[in-house]
Amino acid sequence: MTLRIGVIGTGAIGQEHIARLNGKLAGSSVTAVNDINPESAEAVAERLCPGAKVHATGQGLIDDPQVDAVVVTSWGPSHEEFVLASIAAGKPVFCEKPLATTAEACKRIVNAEMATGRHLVQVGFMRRYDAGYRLLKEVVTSGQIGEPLMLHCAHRNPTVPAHYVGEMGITDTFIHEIDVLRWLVDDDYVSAQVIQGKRTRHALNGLDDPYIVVLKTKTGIVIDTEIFVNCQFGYDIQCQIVGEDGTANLPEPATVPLRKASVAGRPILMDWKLRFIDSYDVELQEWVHATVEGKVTGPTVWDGYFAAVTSDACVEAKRSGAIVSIDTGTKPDFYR
Ligand code: NAI
Ligand code: ISE
Repeated sequence: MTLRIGVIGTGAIGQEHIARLNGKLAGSSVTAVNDINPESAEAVAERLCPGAKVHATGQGLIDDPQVDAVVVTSWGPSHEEFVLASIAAGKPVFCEKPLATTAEACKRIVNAEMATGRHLVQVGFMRRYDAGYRLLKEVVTSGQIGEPLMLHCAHRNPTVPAHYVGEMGITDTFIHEIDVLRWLVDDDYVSAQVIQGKRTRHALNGLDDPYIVVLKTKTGIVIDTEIFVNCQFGYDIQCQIVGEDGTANLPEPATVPLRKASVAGRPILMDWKLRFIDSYDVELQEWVHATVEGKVTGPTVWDGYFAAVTSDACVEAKRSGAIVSIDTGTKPDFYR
């Protein structure tokens, strides 16, 4: 069976996902698209999924009988509306991160999904599918470095666009670490603290950049992450786990060592699309197969909610300078 997919939001990652779902991956085709910018939707359909219906509204796409499942790749603040509408229509939905921009909005999605009694939603936390993070998790679970005690991480983007403002360093960028690090050490967070760095002259629109977020887990692991989204030199994702018996590092992406212009070294990727290209493929291929079988095997609505509660606490910690508690309540049996 070919899963017929409708994609809402034909921007950067929307185009990436359309290309993989309409040709690169097995068992799926894109039959409908929508964007608040109709010219963008028309142009993307013509180029990447000719014949797909261009809908005037997201709701129209969700209601289309030629759409079996929905992919939401519009801006974060619109996610809640489209995910709730897909649940109401009884259609499986893959929603890019963040599931929604606040914990309350995510809670509404948790309640709506639980009310149907069916698992319908997967959240696009693709780092869980990255080969490097998977190897790192194997090292942790095998006990090779003993109990994890501390993690030192960094999330660096070369630059960010002008519409990247406010607390997006947490809600749009750090949210990847929020999800993948708790999955990596199989632990939950209890508190957050943010320490501002000296501001780079490259930061636009009054953006605070860089800063360090410190999370503490239930078992006492301390995790520091540098968020630096105008670092200029590359898209650089770092993660080191310090264990009782050794340390383990996230492998660097495979690039060819060069000797050039009096430097011996390895190029650093500049683009998130390339850094995680394989993980997006694995993530969406698994989602297509699981959806056809009526299952959700990837990050759930609960994971999206957990990330939003943590992200809200980080934003509060950043604004107040205080250490802020993180309390998500008990995980419902539905998500166990
Ligand atoms: P973008 O700005 O390139 O594209 C977003 C598109 O959504 C635009 O074409 C915009 O016109 C459209 N849009 C916005 N509101 C809409 C609405 N109400 N209805 C229909 N279309 C609407 O943004 P980008 O970078 O593609 O990000 C989109 C989402 O994907 C964000 O939530 C972002 O956090 C996430 N993302 C995830 C990545 C990952 O690594 N997993 C990487 C990049 C983005
Ligand atoms: C973007 O939305 C992403 O998800 C990228 O993976 C991240 O590195 C970037 O900072 C975000 O803005």
